[in-house]
Formats: sequence, C-alpha cells, structure tokens
Amino acid sequence: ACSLQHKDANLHPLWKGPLDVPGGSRQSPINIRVRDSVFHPNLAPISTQYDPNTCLHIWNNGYSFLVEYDDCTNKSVVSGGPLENPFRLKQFHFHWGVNNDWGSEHTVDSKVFPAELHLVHWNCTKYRTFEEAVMEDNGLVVIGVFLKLGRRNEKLQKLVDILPSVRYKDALTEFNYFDPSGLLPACSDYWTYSGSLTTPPLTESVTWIIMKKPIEVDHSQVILVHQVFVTDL
Ligand code: BO1
Ligand code: ZN
Repeated sequence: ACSLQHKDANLHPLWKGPLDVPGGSRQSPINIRVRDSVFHPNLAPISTQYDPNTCLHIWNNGYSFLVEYDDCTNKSVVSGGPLENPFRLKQFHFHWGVNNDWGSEHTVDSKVFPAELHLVHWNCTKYRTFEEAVMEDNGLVVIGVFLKLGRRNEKLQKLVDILPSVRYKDALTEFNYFDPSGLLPACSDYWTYSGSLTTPPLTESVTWIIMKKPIEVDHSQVILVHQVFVTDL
C-alpha cells in the first residue's frame, strides 16, 4: 500500500474557516499538495465493512442529500489505517457544484473535481452517540472520495434512480438496502490528516481519509445530482 500522511496542510484558498472558528487551526477542507504529503510505510490499509441492511433512508436536508444508516450496532464500520478502533457509519452525502468545473471541497494540487462523496463515521468506543462524538476530540472519521466524469458507474445507479424523489428540501424516501463500499475506488491508497467538519458546527473532531483515486460517473448521472436543489449554494 502506498498511503500518505498529509502534514502542514495549506488551507483551501476559498475557505475562510479559521476566521469563522475562534482559534480554529485545523479547518477543512484543504488543498492537498501531493509533493508535501509524507509517506508513512507503517500506516495500515484502511478497511471498511458495511452491511447494506443497515441503510435506512435518503433525505434532502437543504445542504445535500444524505443516505443515513442505523448506527445502533457495529454492523457497518471503518477500521485500520490511522484508527485505533472501529468507527460506525452514520451517513454519506455529496458535495457538488453548479456545473462540472466546480464541486469538490478538497482539492489536489489545486485541482477541483465535479463532486466529492463523504462517508461520515463516529467513534463508538469513546462516545455514546454521534451527536456527542461530533463535539469531541477524535470523534469522527470521514472518508472522502472524488468523483470525475467518465464511464457510467453501475454501483451508483441505484442511488441516482432515487434522486428525483429527494429533489427538494426536507424530502425523505425509504432507501433500505445499499452497500456504500461500491462507491469506493478499487485502489485503496489514501491521504490522511486531522481536520474539521466542512460546514457548521465546523468542529475540529475529524480524522480525514481522502482516497487518492477518484471514482467515475457519466454525464447523465451527474446531471441528476445537479437537479437536487440545496439552499446553501
Ligand atoms: S462533512 O462531512 O464535514 N461535510 C459534515 C459536516 C457537517 C456535519 C456532518 C458532516 N454535521 C452534522 C451535524 C449533526 C447532524 C449530521 C447529519 O450532520 O453536526 O447535527 O445530525 O448526519
Ligand atoms: Zn461533507
């Protein structure tokens, strides 16, 4: 595995996080400068174990569309890499732009991707609930996956098919069998750094795992994402 640990990350030029959070010194997202990342030979591979039956529903919260998971048990977890214990999957969501020139939150050597997937997990060893973990040190792990235009992604299609039902804010639709591991790139190389949530409450509780290789989606799939209306853009 050729994992990299990102150190001394530079802030995203368009993000004014530290100004918004008093004392904020590890705000996300960041621009990942590949040349500045440091290879750690003893950083283990990241490992996910997801049970598609823990999928609950999909909803438009006005910021994104979220697929939420039952996090009462350890059936869907991420472990390995820099993590000392398993973290439970709570939800995944996407960030995208008005067109394909803009969209991802993280950038790689200043390159922006059309969209970025976030798989949000919480530390069930240290904390009792997701809401508690959000506010605390070492509370969350978010896996970030870049999306780029290319071939049709069959693993994403079931999600794309249901998107019209959550086009508007507050819409919620039953979606009870989906395996998010199909959305991870085949190559498991990643960068990791300590950061924050990218939207309020912006807490600096997140270990970021950014997959180096993007996944591909085709034009028709990304169009449906563009038709989901959010109010924070
Ligand atoms: S992100 O992955 O850094 N873009 C991110 C940013 C903000 C949240 C989650 C992930 N916020 C949390 C709220 C919770 C809410 C949850 C929805 O989103 O702090 O109150 O329940 O799952
Ligand atoms: Zn996000």
